[in-house]
Amino acid sequence: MTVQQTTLKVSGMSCGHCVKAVEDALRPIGAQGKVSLEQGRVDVTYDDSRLSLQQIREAIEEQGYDVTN
Ligand SMILES: [Cu+2]
Repeated sequence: MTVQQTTLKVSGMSCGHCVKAVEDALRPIGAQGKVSLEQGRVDVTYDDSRLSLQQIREAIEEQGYDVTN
């Protein structure tokens, strides 16, 4: 198990509902996200033996936001 931390740039998040949507989408796949609305970023902590960055991107994009990095 290797815990990774990464920061994703996410566009389209504008309010508390967006914060909740993104953070709640990450939890069930086993990632922990912390959204900074002002900076349009999500700090993500995850175990890279269980989860890929691509799965994390997809979970965010499924909520209707764009990951731009
Ligand atoms: Cu919103």
